[in-house]
Amino acid sequence: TILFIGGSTMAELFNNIPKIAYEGPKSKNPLSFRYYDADRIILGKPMKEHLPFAMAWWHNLCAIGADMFGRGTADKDFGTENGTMAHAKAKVDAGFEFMEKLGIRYFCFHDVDLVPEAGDIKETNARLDEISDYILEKMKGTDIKCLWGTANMFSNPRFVNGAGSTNSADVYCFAAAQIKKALDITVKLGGRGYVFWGGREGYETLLNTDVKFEQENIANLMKMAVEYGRSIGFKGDFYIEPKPKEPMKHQYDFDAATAIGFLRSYGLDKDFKLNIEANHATLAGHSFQHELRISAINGMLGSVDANQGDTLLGWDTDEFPFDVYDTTMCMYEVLKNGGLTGGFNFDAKNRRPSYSYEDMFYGFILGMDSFALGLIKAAKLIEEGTLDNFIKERYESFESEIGKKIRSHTTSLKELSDYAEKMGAPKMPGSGRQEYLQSALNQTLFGEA
Ligand code: XUL
Ligand code: CO
Repeated sequence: TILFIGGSTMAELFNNIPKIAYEGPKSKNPLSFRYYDADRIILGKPMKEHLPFAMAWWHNLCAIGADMFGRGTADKDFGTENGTMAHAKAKVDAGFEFMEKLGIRYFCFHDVDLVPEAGDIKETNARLDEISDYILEKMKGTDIKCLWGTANMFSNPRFVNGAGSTNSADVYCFAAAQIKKALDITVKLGGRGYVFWGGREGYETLLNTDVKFEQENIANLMKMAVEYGRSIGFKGDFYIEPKPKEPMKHQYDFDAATAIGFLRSYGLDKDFKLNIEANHATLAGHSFQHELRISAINGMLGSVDANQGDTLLGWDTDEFPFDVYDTTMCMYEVLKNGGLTGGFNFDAKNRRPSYSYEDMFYGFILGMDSFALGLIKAAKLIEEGTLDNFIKERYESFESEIGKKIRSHTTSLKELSDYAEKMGAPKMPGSGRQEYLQSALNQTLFGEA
């Protein structure tokens, strides 16, 4: 079969898979969307604008399902030899066919997802120039764009003790070189953002670690990245992606609150926002919604790595999201935030036994439908106003005379104390009504039985 992509003619790779269309909730066709209807208007905007979905180059085009007990199960050679530039280009072809068939309009990448790393960084950079030319050519005639780029500063053994947090000044310079090039490529591809996930920025033991020095060095590397990025015309947001552990025992960007504190102490908060990943939230002992809320109320909710963990396991499983409670509460936070400057990157992979090309599509259909359904339900929650009204009522006492003074910071401890003495014992605060609200949420989610 021959397919036209970006004006060029090439052999179709996923030739048993048609373009995935919206068929509605009653459809029995597994290769269709039940809920994701790109042009359906929700709260005044088409779904596709609420949900700028992205494909993660690393999981979708590189990962083959290898784990520490066994080799890969999926074939991602795409008819070429792994580790060659022909393979790098075959991944671009596969990625664009995949995104076009699903109506995915963004992609995210690490430098070494795009090309095999050479022994010499000048050669790696030349390869990155070549592949980004190829991607740019491919983007023509499509509406596919780059969501964000990043540098992989955790896989190569040189980063054993971190990148910004390394104990080696030479490795620090190498990290700087990788960031510089990854920024160049991100800007060249029109990326909306640039991500720092501090893969090995952390420690295994405090016995050998100067935490203060390491954190200062990380912040300085970020500052230099901002300076360089702005100097080459990058207007987008930088993001920190918090994660508490894995691979390091302790990672400095533990969770949203920690990362926000870090950004503020080093004066990076104007240029940075957060990229919140669902699985990282649960690893930190938080809900996904908690991390989104903390970022949002601090003006730092920028982008989302859309996936799902397994709370019975203690590591990052990067599953495709299917929990509609979670996607609903995520979209609730995102709608309240007025959307994202970034998007929803499926940092998710098929389970090892789901190794076929078809499974790659099922993964994205599941993720996109779960978020579309979450969006529909979150919009309903906002329109019904049950939660908003309850919360307004719950804090009503701060609308009264003394409450108003507290709210507007126009009182003193002395005045409040006088008030309390006159009042005697306060009445019990209003009930939290959690179970009533949970029932209401179920009703919104499931409606008629
Ligand atoms: C790792 C992770 C990364 C970042 C990008 O847990 O989430 O893939 O999203 O470096
Ligand atoms: Co991620």
